[in-house]
Amino acid sequence: MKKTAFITGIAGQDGAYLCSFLVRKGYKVHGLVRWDSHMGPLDGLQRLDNLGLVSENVELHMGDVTDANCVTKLIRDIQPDEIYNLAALSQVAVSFGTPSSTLDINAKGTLNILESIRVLGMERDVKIYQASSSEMFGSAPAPQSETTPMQPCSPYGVSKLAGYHLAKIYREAYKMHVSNGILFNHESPMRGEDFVTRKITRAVAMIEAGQQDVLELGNLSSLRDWGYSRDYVVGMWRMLQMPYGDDYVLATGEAHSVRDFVRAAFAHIGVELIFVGKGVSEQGIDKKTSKVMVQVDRALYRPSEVNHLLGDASKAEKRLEWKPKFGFDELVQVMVNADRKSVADILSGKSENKNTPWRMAS
Ligand code: F7E
Repeated sequence: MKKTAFITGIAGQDGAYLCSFLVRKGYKVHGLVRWDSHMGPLDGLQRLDNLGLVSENVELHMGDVTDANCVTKLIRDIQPDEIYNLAALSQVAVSFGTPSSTLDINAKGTLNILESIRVLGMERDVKIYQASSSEMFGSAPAPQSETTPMQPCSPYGVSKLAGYHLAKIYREAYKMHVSNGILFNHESPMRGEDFVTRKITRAVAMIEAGQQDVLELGNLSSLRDWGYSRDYVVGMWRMLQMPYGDDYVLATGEAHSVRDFVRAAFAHIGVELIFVGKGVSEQGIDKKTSKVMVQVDRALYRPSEVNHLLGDASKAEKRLEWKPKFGFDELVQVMVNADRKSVADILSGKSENKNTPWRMAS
């Protein structure tokens, strides 16, 4: 029997990789897409399109997780075996400016899904993956695992923590198969350009092509545990194949600073950077030419920062037999190469759409 999955946030980085993974496993995939005035209902789906996923195995529905009736109706009509709740306002910096809608989407949106399943009487019929986040750990000391007390530092972190607790409550109170995937940062060439990794790799490719002079960043010292999104969607799926729901950290177990990422990305195009100065006066300088390549902009600092995220994924390794295949250097290389190719395509006129310049890495 063909299984049916429902992915909220299907148009995002993880949604696209997960959809691709599930289609290859023989699933019928339904995806929730939010209406956007900039585009027709399906125009914003280049990620899926580039993965060759706009097919009969993938059905898209326009709607919004913040609308309880819409969510209930979709779940009733689709009758999914598995739901992956990836819909979110996922940009931490943006959550400081829009805390109220962040809570609506990330916390109330999660509640709408859980409550829909309950009122429809589908508690035993559907397994749910809740996209929880390492941002929930906030200022908790590293390394962080499933048992680390959480101390979020942003509206985003608080909203994800609310969703996490709701998932646990529904699992315990109604015996639902709900799992929290506490995912540390996971990136790819399909990452949005407002996240730091992609902002860096894009800028490196643009600088190499003579299209940009300097890369401006905020806090260079924050430490993140960066993995590759494609590895992480496998872990999401494995959680739902377990006999019962649980909470799992997915991470690489290696932390690097933003500065390290910048250094590695420039090294990949043959530029050795030296960092001089401190705080907002810090600069990344090309050792060979003495040209300033990286500057700090105070405006890019966050009102409060999570300084050190480093995940301990030993539970996932033991129970889900999950381990990331991609390491830090490989991730940087894949992302820089994809951006080099997309910049070259734009400059040569092969690619017209400057707003969706990413390319799928093999
Ligand atoms: O920032 C610093 C910034 O925006 C990483 C989301 O997927 O992972 C992600 O959240 C670090 C922060 O990711 C810039 O201050 C410096 O310390 O790439 P990011 P994030 O905030 O860690 C978690 C697990 C999620 O769940 C989230 O949804 O980089 N940083 N300069 C900068 N960050 C950005 N975006 N832009 C800069 O110019």
